[in-house]
Amino acid sequence: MRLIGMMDSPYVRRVAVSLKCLGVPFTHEPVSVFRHYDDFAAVNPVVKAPTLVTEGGIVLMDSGLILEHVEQLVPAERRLTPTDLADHARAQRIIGLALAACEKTVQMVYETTLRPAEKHHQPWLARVRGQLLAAYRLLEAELGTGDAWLFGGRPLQADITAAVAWRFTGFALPDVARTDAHPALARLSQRAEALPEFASSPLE
Ligand SMILES: N[C@@H](CCC(=O)N[C@@H](CS)C(=O)NCC(=O)O)C(=O)O
Repeated sequence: MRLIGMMDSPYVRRVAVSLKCLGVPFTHEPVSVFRHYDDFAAVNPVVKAPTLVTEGGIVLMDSGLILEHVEQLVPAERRLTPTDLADHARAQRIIGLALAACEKTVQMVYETTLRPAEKHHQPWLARVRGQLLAAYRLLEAELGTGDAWLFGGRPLQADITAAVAWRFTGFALPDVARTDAHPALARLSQRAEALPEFASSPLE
């Protein structure tokens, strides 16, 4: 199985960390959607990271769809999704908030780095920043004050995606990912980044 994309993409990183947590072997190819466009297009002409090429040679994209597939490769007890229905709904909410935070961070980065300065649209940036702050405010409230993983003794997809999102925004937009305003996210991130599955998939 081949995972294609750079670890500075939170979507690539959540897939890499998840594959390691699931114990599914894969090779990682750090190909950039910007710097190595043609190489990326040779594998996936749509040039979306992450791209996963399955053992059977099927080219998948979109981290959520990739994770849905790879979860099927392991026994139920190793999966990263809670089975209890109420836990499942809460996990999906946390993942949704974290993915919205990733998307809004990416939008701000693209607007400010890919477009010339005179074309930065300030009302759009202000709107996206507001959405990003709302996502992290709600995510912080979901995490609570405890120091345990969200659903028991090991990190599941909600922990992974929330931690990956926070680290990504902290790297890309440090003025947004402020520890003083988000102590629970900062604690989760610190705990997660210390795990071998995270440490061996560094963002930088
Ligand atoms: N919803 C997608 C988002 C993936 C995404 O937007 N990836 C970015 C890299 S962070 C990308 O491929 N950008 C290149 C482009 O969209 O042209 C997922 O979960 O995988």
